[in-house]
Amino acid sequence: LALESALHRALEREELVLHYQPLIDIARARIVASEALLRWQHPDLGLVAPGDFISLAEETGLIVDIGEWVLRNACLQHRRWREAGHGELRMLVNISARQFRDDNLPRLVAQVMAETSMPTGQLTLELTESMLMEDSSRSIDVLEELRGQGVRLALDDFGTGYSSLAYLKRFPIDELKIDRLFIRDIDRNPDDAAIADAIIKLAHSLGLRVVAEGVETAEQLEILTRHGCNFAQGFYYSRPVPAAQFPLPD
Ligand code: G
Ligand code: G
Ligand code: MN
Ligand code: NA
Repeated sequence: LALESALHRALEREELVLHYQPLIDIARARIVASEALLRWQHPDLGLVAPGDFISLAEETGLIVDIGEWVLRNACLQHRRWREAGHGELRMLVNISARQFRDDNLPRLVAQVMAETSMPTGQLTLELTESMLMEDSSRSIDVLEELRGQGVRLALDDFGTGYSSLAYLKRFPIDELKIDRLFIRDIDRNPDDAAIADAIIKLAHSLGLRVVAEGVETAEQLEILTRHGCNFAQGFYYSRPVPAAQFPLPD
């Protein structure tokens, strides 16, 4: 309960911060995007990871306001980078289940994009399989509405949920992010390598681009390169860092 009221005040006290982690285009060996990742700079607890407060924010409904803050601030940061000459970078923002259920989401996204002059195709929203499965016909409508607004869509944590391949085709998405669970042992475990390879082939056959998450070593990257994975994200390149430390491309 103490944490809940503290989280309530976190927004107004400006204790929330975004860190950014680069995504690398593997073929071009170039940073092409950043994922905004939320942190809570608590006065006593220090930097609190989202794993420790996102679910609380979901349960209490605070996630709706927090999610709006995240979206707006990520888009504002993107505008700063555009103004500094990095207009080609894309921005990826995580959307929670509760936000996705909120019928106001497409309107909010349109409003924030207008406020920040976000160019078409530069903002990607990350969603998970389970949130799309909840009410799949509504999900398709929402996804199409968002896409119509010039937003790109990524399926996050792919492989950890239902992973029903049938609906990959039904949902209008652009990108698939392979969960880091499948990347971790890719250079040691032939089953994981086979799974990653199959996901990449399937995604490509459906016209989706693929991001490998949690890439930590050159060996993992080498295998992903051979399998034709499009993008890599992970500690091998950079941890999530404050905007001022983001490794902007030349
Ligand atoms: O950054 P870290 O590895 O601690 O993130 C842990 C989890 O929190 C990840 O699943 C990530 O998707 C989620 N997360 C990080 N930032 C946000 C955010 O801004 N909104 C939502 N809904 N989830 C986030
Ligand atoms: O669920 P989502 O994919 O949004 O989670 C992103 C989280 O994964 C971030 O909080 C980030 O801290 C974490 N992460 C990013 N790269 C790596 C990595 O290479 N290794 C590990 N273990 N975690 C990572
Ligand atoms: Mn994510
Ligand atoms: Na993920």
